[in-house]
Amino acid sequence: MKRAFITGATGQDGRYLSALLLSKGYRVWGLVRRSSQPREIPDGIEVVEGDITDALCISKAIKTVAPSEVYNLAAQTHVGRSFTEPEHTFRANALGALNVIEAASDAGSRVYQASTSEMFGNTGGLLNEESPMRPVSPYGIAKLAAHNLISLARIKGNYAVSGILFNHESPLRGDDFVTQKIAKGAASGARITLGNLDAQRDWGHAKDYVRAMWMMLQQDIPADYVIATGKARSVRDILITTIGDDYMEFVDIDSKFMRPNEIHYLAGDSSKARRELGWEPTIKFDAMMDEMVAAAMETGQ
Ligand code: F7E
Repeated sequence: MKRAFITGATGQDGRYLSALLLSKGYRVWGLVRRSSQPREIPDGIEVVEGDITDALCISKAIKTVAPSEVYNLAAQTHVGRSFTEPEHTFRANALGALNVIEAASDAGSRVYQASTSEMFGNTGGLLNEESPMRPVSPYGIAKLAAHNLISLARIKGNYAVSGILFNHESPLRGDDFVTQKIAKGAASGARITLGNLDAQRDWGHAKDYVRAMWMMLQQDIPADYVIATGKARSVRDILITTIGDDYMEFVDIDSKFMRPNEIHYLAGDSSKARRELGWEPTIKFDAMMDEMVAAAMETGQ
């Protein structure tokens, strides 16, 4: 039986990935931060309490579990917040990743790092694994450090890969990300307060994207892959899709949701993943937004 260790197991991707690995017969351990609040632990996984920013804790946890695969999904994932919490972001996204990569390498585990399209910055065009990376947020800069640590681990002979994932959403998305804010607003009819409506992102479904994570750890030769749909849409496009042409009747703009430095356009070229992994997205953007709005209606949020 294969053994997987997932950091960030209670997040959107951790929950979809846990379900996928369990369905494939894996035994799954999830690293979960200690909390006095009740947390939603994915069904069927075994919990290890701890934090990736504590090197001793993470090394002991990985040594004890002895997983064949480690997925490092834990991070401070909010780009906007990285401007107000840069140190916390660096600690979790760069130093935390270093701890996980070192511990996985010591244990002889294959390791997956959650890299991101935010590393590209405003390079423009259809981005692939070779595109220049010039991040413009503390989040992207810290993630680029982790991305480079993965390349280094690979040079040292370890099976280490980065999935360069573009935006991926689902009903499990956190409430402070733009698709979920819009889905919940559309479901409830409440006014939605947003920032920059003209930013364009390449939005896919998290369920499709965690499948790519698993595929990346099953190859003979480790490599980094861009995971994206190839199509960019603006925040305004999402409002039109979910609410309609009269969306401005339901939307307020507040500068507090604007970022000091913004990426205007991101779209990814995932042809390497399609060719080498046989990966392709299956859930279309409109179906994803319909699912998110329907889920928000069901939970009454
Ligand atoms: O913003 C704009 C905002 O916060 C998307 C994370 O998973 O994907 C995600 O990062 C766009 C930006 O996602 C609001 O300015 C407008 O242009 O939903 P988001 P993100 O920043 O792209 C990448 C790939 C990751 O790696 C990250 O971890 O929407 N926007 N108005 C807004 N964004 C938010 N959050 N809230 C607004 O009110």
